[in-house]
Amino acid sequence: MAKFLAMILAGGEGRRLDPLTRERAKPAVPFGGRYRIIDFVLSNFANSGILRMKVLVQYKSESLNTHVQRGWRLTALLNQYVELVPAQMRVGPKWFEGSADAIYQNLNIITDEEPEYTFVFGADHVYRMDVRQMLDFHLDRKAELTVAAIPIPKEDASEFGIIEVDAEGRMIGFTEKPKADAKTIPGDPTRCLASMGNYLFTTDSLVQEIVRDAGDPNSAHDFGKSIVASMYQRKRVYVYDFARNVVPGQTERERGYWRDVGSIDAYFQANMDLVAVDPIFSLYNDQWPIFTVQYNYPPAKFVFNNEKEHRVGRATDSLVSEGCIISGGHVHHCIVSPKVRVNSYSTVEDSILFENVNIGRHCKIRRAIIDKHVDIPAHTTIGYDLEKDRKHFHVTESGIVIIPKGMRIESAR
Ligand code: ADQ
Repeated sequence: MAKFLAMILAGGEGRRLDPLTRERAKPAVPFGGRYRIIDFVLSNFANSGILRMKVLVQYKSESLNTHVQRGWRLTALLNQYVELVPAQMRVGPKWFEGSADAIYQNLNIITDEEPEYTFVFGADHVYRMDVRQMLDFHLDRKAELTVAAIPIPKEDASEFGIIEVDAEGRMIGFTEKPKADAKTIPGDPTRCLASMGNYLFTTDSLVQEIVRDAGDPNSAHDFGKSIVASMYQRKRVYVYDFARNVVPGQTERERGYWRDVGSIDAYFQANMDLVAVDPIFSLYNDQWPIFTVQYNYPPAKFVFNNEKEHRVGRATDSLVSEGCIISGGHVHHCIVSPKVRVNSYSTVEDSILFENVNIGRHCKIRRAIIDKHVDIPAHTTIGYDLEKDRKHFHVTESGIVIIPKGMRIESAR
């Protein structure tokens, strides 16, 4: 049987997710209550039966390390593992200079493991994918590199690598994050074909290209800008249409669902997708579960008191994690992470509460992301007067209020 290895690029800084990435790398940002963003790509490999994964970390990696070490223990007996690879200056006194350099500095892993095929995947996206189907396509086309791709609106082209493809699926053009004149899909002037930042290499070709790139002093040492942009002109580079990927148990609507949660607005919306009454992306697919770390918290509790409406602890259209107590107060259309408390006479709407957030009594909160370990004092109002909120918190142009991890908030009275 062919040998596979997955190299997961998890060193990205995620500046556009600030302040959520002030103390953690982007793949470690909590998502959907009990998950971290990295869980989606790791679950895709685990569910696809590819159980050798190296996670390359660099920027603010402590929280990511803890999560992966505690949550992703596979069985060494069968030579299955998810292992963290910190930047360690193996080839000189430099941290990783770009995503291709991260692989170059760790080429020994690939040469030691001797996989025939090496997946190089990002860790920043929310989606389900059966990577074996991409492998079948790669083998069928006798490709040296296969890049997974998805259509995106033309106005977003400057955020992605934009691909041109021929009728057989071979790449015939590639521009990393074009500032203008992005090539649109033939017959569809409103959309472009974007790289998902997920690559499958025949290992010999990967090693050749990475070594070649490392020797080029003018290279950015980046997979998009350097490797793909150069390789398609010389080698067999194919484009895998993600819309063809079908995952067991998946609904028709979920097919092709892929979210780059790189900005606060995109991150917020992808979380809100989960609390829709009939969500496009379902967490309830037992045939393709999303795995994460399991903590030993008690079940969520809802405290009923029928004296007054806002003392009935209830959550509607929401995901409520283990260890929470909704004691009076109403949570509506929210993501509630473990160990959150919501107290009487408070309402929280359209919001994401991270672990260990306490909402005092008589609070009114909407369209907010409250990071870990924040105590909201009684009578606090957030999301109703954005000018006032801007004086204290981070507020996006679209009006989402973000309260950073551990922030101390003055009492409202
Ligand atoms: P970007 O996401 O902008 O574009 P990049 O910032 O390099 O590219 O991130 C790619 C992945 O590599 C992320 O998972 C990130 O965490 C990780 N990463 C970045 N720098 C790293 C480093 N020094 N060490 C380890 N890991 C690192 C890429 C492609 C585009 C494509 C988009 C899709 O370049 O062509 O369209 O992804 O989102």
